[in-house]
Amino acid sequence: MKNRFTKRVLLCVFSAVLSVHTVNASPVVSELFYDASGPDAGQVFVELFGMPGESLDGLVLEGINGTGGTVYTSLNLSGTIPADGVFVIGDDNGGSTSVPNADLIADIDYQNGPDSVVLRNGSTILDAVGYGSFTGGSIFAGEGAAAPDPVSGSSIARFNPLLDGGDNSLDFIVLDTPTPGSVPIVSSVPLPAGIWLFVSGLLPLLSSCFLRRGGYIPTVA
Ligand SMILES: [Ca+2]
Ligand SMILES: [Ca+2]
Ligand SMILES: [Ca+2]
Repeated sequence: MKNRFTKRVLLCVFSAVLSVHTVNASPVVSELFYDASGPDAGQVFVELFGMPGESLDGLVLEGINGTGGTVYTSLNLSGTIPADGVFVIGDDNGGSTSVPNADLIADIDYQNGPDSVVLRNGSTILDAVGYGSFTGGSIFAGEGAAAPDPVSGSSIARFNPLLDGGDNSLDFIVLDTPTPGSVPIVSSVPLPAGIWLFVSGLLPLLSSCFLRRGGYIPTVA
């Protein structure tokens, strides 16, 4: 009986490792601010979260028009995910940006919805966020269902930047005060973020294994 349990735990760990690598192997959009109170120029930003040291060269950030589904803006990314795992792209307004902690300044004043932002590597979509109120004729290019629709001046942010559940409506929350350059959990924890990416993705899966046995449930701080 003990051996069977041990094998089951090992199988869960192995499955979890595979799953974690599938879900978290690349950067995700951790926050998106597309509609400032008043003019958006120089205020809009996209925040990415990924493995420290990972190169962003070759990745492309696209704005997808909710009307017709075409790409209305495309940004070729460059640079490297910094040591804290958080990379901020601030909107360019005459050569500078008002976005704090910007790692890259570029023209990214995304439309105010319903629209989508897609992060891709060639033909591979790494992450996608659809935001705003999608009606019958609108084209949704995000994951699952649209993220919550905030008022001007608020952003949408991944409530746990370490996890991507594949549904924008569940993965994202509204932040009354945008937080470019910081994310929940890891903001107060020195990286290696890779360990957090691994452990945070692993524990929920392990929990399900233990839950099925009616046993102990580990928790993530
Ligand atoms: Ca905008
Ligand atoms: Ca605005
Ligand atoms: Ca943030």
